[in-house]
Amino acid sequence: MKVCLISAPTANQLNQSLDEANASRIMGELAPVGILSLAAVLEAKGLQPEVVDLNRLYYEWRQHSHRNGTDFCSFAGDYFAGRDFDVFGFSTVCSSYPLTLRIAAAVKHLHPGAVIALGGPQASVVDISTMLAYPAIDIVVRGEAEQSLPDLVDALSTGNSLAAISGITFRNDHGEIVRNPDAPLILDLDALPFPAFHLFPDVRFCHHFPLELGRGCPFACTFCSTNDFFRRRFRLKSPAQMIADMHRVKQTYGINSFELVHDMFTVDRKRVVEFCEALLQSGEEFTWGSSARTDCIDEELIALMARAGCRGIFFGIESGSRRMQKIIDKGLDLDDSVARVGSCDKFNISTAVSLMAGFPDETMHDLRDTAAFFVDSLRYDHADPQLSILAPLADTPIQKQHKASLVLDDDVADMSYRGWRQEQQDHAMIAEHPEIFSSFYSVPLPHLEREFLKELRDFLLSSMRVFRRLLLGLHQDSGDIVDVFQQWQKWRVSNGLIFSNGDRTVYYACNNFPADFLRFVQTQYIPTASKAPLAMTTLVEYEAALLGNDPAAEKAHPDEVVTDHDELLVPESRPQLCPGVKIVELPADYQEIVQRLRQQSPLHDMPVTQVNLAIRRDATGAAEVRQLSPLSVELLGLCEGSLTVEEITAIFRQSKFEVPGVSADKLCLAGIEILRQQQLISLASDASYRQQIKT
Ligand code: B12
Ligand code: SF4
Repeated sequence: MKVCLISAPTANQLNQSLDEANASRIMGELAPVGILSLAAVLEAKGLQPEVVDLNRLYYEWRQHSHRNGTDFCSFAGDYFAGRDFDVFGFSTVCSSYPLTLRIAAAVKHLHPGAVIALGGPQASVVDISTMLAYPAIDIVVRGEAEQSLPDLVDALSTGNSLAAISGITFRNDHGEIVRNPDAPLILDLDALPFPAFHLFPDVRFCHHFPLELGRGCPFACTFCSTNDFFRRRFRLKSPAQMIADMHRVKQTYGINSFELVHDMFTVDRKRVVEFCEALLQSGEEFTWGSSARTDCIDEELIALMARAGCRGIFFGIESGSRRMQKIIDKGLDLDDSVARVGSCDKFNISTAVSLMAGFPDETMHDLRDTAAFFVDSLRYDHADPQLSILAPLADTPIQKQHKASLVLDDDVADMSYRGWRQEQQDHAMIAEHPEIFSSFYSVPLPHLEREFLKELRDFLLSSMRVFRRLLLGLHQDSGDIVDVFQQWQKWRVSNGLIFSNGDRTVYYACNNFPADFLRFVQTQYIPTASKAPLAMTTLVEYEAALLGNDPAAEKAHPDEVVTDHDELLVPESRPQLCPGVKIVELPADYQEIVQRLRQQSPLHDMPVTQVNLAIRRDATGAAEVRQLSPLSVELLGLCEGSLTVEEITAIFRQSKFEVPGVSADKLCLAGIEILRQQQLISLASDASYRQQIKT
């Protein structure tokens, strides 16, 4: 029996500007662990399944074919036309479900005799409605499938009845849709074979190798679908098995950094400790990330996890409002959550602080709390806050409660946007079947304006990316970032910066927003609302200097990057500022302000101190910022390209700088050498200077 397993398309970054190396890395990191586990089980039975990665196919389409008018579905159809299989098994996820169904229908059209099966989190919960609406689908395998898929393949190859195969929904001989009882859970995950990564070549390019750590979360958050999917039965692979798998990856691919897949790793503290201790005893230097709840982890455990190589934790905080925490049955103590993010920061563990807005009962007050939680977490350099708008996932309590009143926004692309471009056909399918594609809809929001919510989200995400510290400063200064956002909105409109729905996201993602917003802060917010104008002016001037009028024009050209370390510093050398370096004067101590922001100390009493910074952009445009000592400032002022070292030293002798026991000449030369090592200045020899003047 020939089986083809096909991944769900999930990669949003695969556009044509991405080079092959980066695309392969991304695709490798998105390796579909579920179907690779199934492929391994089928191989263990002696079959030779094939795995097709729709992300790779999509990337190839973007590279070669999308410009000649072929749509992706036809491109995928052409790909499958020449491939004969008895079973085509598609994995599904809500965000790309319409596309998956269209490709599945195309494959059925090309191979009418083949069985088209679906599996994965989306098809599992909308099995009957999908099969009713889309006749191309023959079977849905629900839930975990390591037991049911091989049983199904056996029955199909022997011609036995499907009635006895647990976990499947199928059409019987009369064309009726039959839903068999659920399959038993896979309780012993150690007994599963190592996933068939050898069928997924891109995995060798990934930086963080995805390995399954376990399944099942016992909690009951009302928006979550994955808890019920794994029937809330918490399971972990044993430490010995995990370490053996990690070791195998290291031996095979030379990769020792891992993304350990589990919805909620830290349910059982004792078992987390066992895993970490086993890792420490193994002597392996693996690094890894996983997920946790902030109420199922403590500082001591975080310290142990850090020692055992943990470098990243995903925290689903969801809402910054205490009231909403109760309503959505998340039940986190938010003070605790902040403390846990802080503990991770202390041990250099990066945290994804995942927040959501747009819950049906959410009020403006709740939204302010969530925005505040988002911005407050920026105090921690290792925290990466995320904000998404609730999508009602099929069969979740929230979706079931509101299924009669789901709203299909005109702005569908935004609601459903997971990076996957929605085509016209997808829109039609979504509009026709809200029960199948509920995640593209929104729940009614009686207390909030959806447009406001969407713009606030774009504003926060973009501001965090472009000027993290200024955003934090504005929040601390005003006491409420949403207030600042409302002032900005008003200013934006009165300055003619008006955009239609679709343009909003583009505006916030492009260069115009930062420049406009800095202008707003300088000309409107600071004069009329700031309680700490000096600190805010310093923050905004810092960001303006970093941004420049045209940051692209300011970066060093690759040919200009100075590599004159070997050139001797001689009296005739003429030091000059390196290309891409800019000296900025600020009215207060920027570092001190950052320190105060981290500690939530007042900003209004910052002393006026002139501070100079050197901003150096490399060839990629990345900026390195250095606070300059008065000595460096003095020397940089002299290093303007026309004076020789000898002349600079002579001028410097007249200056006020003194270090006991060090002559002014030595101090000057040492200072120049340090600036050179910091790549702030470079040396032009006298001969090359003359050449420059001539030309
Ligand atoms: C890792 C992960 C990701 C990764 C990528 C995963 C990938 N390989 O592409 C990233 C971070 C990119 C991601 C993104 C998103 N994700 Co995600 N993700 C996960 C996560 C945590 C693990 C997936 C995994 O490996 N599971 C372990 C394997 C063993 O389980 P499995 O994949 O379900 O496979 C088993 C069964 O489903 C079945 N099966 C699966 N496929 C098939 C196919 C056939 C033919 C058969 C017979 C059986 C079968 O058998 C497998 C073995 O038992 C899951 C939650 C979870 N624990 O599963 C969410 C999850 C899949 N994600 C989810 C969502 C919503 C998203 C996003 C839409 C979120 C967002 N708002 O942006 C995006 C979509 C991205 C996009 N561009 O479309 C939801 C999906 C819900 C749904 N109804 O579809 C889940 C379930 C989490 C949740 N919140 O409920 N995700
Ligand atoms: S803790 Fe996370 S995985 Fe568990 S039910 Fe809540 S959202 Fe889902």
